[in-house]
Amino acid sequence: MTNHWVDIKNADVILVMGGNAAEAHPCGFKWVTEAKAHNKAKLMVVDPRFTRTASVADFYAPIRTGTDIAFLGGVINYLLTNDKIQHEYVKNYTDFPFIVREDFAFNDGIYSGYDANEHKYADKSTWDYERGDDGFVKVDMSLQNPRCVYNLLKQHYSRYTPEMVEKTCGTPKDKFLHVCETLASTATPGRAGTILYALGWTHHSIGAQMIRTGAMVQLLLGNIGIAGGGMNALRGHSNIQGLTDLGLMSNLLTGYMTLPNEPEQDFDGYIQKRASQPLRPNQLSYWKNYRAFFVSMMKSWWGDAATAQNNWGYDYLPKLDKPYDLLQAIELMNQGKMNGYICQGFNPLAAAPNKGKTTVGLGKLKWLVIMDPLATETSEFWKNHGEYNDVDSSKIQTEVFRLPTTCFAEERGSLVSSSRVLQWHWQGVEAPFEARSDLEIMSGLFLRMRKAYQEQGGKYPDPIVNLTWPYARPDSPTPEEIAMEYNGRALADLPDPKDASRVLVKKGDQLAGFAQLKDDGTTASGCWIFCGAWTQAGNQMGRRDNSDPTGIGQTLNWAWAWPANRRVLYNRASCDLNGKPFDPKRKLIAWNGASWSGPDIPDFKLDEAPENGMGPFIMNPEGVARFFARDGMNEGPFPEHYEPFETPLGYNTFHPDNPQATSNPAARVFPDDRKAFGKAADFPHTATTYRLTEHFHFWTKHARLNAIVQPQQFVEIGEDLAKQIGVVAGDRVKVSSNRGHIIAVAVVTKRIKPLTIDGKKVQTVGVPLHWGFKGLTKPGYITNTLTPVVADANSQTPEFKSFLVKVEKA
Ligand SMILES: Nc1nc2c(c(=O)[nH]1)N[C@H]1C(S)=C(S)[C@@H](COP(=O)(O)OP(=O)(O)OC[C@H]3O[C@@H](n4cnc5c(=O)[nH]c(N)nc54)[C@H](O)[C@@H]3O)O[C@H]1N2
Ligand SMILES: Nc1nc2c(c(=O)[nH]1)N[C@H]1C(S)=C(S)[C@@H](COP(=O)(O)OP(=O)(O)OC[C@H]3O[C@@H](n4cnc5c(=O)[nH]c(N)nc54)[C@H](O)[C@@H]3O)O[C@H]1N2
Ligand SMILES: [Mo]
Repeated sequence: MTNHWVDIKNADVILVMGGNAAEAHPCGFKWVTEAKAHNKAKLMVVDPRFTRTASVADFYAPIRTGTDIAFLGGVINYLLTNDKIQHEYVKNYTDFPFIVREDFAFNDGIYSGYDANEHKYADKSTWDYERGDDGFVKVDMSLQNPRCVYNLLKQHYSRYTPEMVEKTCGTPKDKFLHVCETLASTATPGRAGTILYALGWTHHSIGAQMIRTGAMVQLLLGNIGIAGGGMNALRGHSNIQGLTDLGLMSNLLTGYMTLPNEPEQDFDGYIQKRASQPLRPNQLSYWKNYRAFFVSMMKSWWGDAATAQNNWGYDYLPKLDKPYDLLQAIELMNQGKMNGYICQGFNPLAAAPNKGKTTVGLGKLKWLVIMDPLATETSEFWKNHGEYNDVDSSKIQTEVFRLPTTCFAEERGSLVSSSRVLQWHWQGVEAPFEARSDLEIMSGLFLRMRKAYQEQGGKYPDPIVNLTWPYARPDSPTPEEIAMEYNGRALADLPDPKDASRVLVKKGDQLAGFAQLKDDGTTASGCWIFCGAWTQAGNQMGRRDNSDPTGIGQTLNWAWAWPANRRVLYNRASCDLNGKPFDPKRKLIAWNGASWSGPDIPDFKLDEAPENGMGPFIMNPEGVARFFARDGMNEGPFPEHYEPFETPLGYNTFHPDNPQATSNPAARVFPDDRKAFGKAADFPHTATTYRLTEHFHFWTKHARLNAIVQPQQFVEIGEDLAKQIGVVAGDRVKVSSNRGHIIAVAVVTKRIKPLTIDGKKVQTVGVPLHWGFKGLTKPGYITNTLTPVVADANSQTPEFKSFLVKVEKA
């Protein structure tokens, strides 16, 4: 979230699109209720289904799955053509005036630099701005230049008319326009609008661009950086924010630093590429401190073995030849190129797309380790459970080890919420039987591995044997020790930058914040954005003072938020050029003539005078927010609508004559998975998968109370489809895709209606995801028997939310 849960109460307009917060985030949703009650906020829901969130909304509009870019592109077009944008904001705080290179092009759905054989943009060099003789980007503050971002944006989305939205999304034009008008009401500084989203946007082959399009709408309205605004990703597991913060993805290091790629063998080149220098005069470009963050992380990992001479251990880091995401791992298993796999708190047989492929892959492993408090489906992937897991055990040789772990209530530590708040929690109960904490198990594995490398050597034992392990009990580090390590400490006396004769931080002391990090090996910090969470004053995450002096929801003494305990990111953008809040009622920070201060921690250099012209988006080298994604996105600088890989139409309404542009041209598809896609002729219905309040994925079916309230698998179909296939409520239906089938009870509902797409009737089928063959509920089929293996081109998040099925009476 750019903002935070409590801040939702400050909104005048709330758009829930690509999520179902009342169902999946019922506790956080109370802030939507607050906004409605005390702020007369209007809640709008755009979803293929009339959801529990829709049932308490002021307005609901249906949409076909996978078409949100068409819808939001239409909103952009509406805002630009009706002049409903916050002019001062977009002109000064975004790349509107930036001039784009002459050779950047977009032809019938494909950007310049595409390599059709490789299915990717091999050359992105044209996706860039023009530079002046001074090395800085050229701008035209009058916005007249036809190649400035503003004019290119206008041109790009001029195709996204209300008629095209209706034709592509199935959303009736009047409903679409109502959403536009309501959003547009927040283009004035006195009104704020927020967008809440989750998997309805991420689970698509073009998901990251859906989110970007939402962010672009918010920028046009001046809704980023202000109280009651923002792009708010409502995240999943209670600590999934912490997972990405700590870099637990194949291409990440901690604090959103990235692993080197294979060609990046040279350390200085690696740093230079990431430590971006400002693209405009007087800008900050905060990532220019990358080297300090990186060296401090390496010192935290390898201690004395990380030296200036060995580039702080740069050779210890793997260099990526490709992303090693979940789909890649399962593909490698299928190819017989992976020997072992550790599932820590993860149930891939149930959670990954195309269960059939996952089963084959797991069956080719030599060993599989399950670290989980429960017996999961994955831990019994090899066992025949009749129709629900119809495998021949005699053919599977994989050795499965189950290591029972504790569960969250049986341990203490910190969780990071969607609000970026690190909150300490304390142990509730003792762990049962032989369960051990994840920390203890991981330490046990590491110590044994290190011993083996120490005794037997190996090709390159250095990264393992040189790792620091400074814990009082090496076989069982405490959560406190780990948290202090993430924060970081001084490895030498650190001089005061303002007065070198004074010591600012004593050797061995905890650091106060990431501004103290050094690139010369005198500081260690495991995760730069967590620096400040456990200072010399103690554990900031354990703080529990919820006082809110101005009533705006900025409880700075409750736990601790990254970065720097700031609660609303980019909050400098809530003020005009002179540093005065656009909306005094919603003040977050202000310039008082000498420094920035306010109810929030300023996202800015504290003593930077507004007249110097530094932009509010200090994490971008531009200093402003981007409509034109000059780097970073794999399918182009402006989001474009592409169909899901399994499309009910078979063509893209925006590019009907260019098959290359039907679905995301930059998505990675493994050859066998491409063969496994189905066609609308055989599988005429569009399906989507989702969660229910009563269950948490695949594990609460092991809990008796949850099993009682949602005991049995079902699928949801609309009355029209039910009539068409001769099914009444309570009948059993067979839902098939090109990869397999499930059988479940039919819930026939008014909440899903057929949509008319380019003159064709399209039916949506809803499939909750919670069932499986372990636990106390009635056994059920694994929903992911149905889903295809294809993912977003940037994040590799699978397309769980849009695929083709056929529904018939079982
Ligand atoms: N009770 C409960 N709460 C949970 C979880 C749980 O299992 N149980 N899981 C947690 C986790 S890990 C996560 S990630 C979050 C997920 O939170 P959400 O994303 O809110 O959950 P979902 O139910 O997967 O999907 C949300 C909605 O997206 C809609 N949708 C599908 N396709 C599209 C589309 O193309 N466009 C639009 N606009 N909408 C679409 C679906 O109809 C559904 O209503 O929930 C978390 N909270
Ligand atoms: N079709 C379809 N597929 C989906 C989705 C969808 O919407 N549609 N959603 C996707 C999403 S967003 C998610 S997040 C995944 C969820 O997929 P998973 O994360 O695999 O699902 P969970 O059941 O939450 O599995 C978590 C496991 O962690 C265990 N656990 C709990 N506490 C601890 C602990 O302290 N330590 C350890 N080691 N284990 C613990 C639980 O017992 C449980 O078995 O599913 C994905 N798959
Ligand atoms: Mo999730």
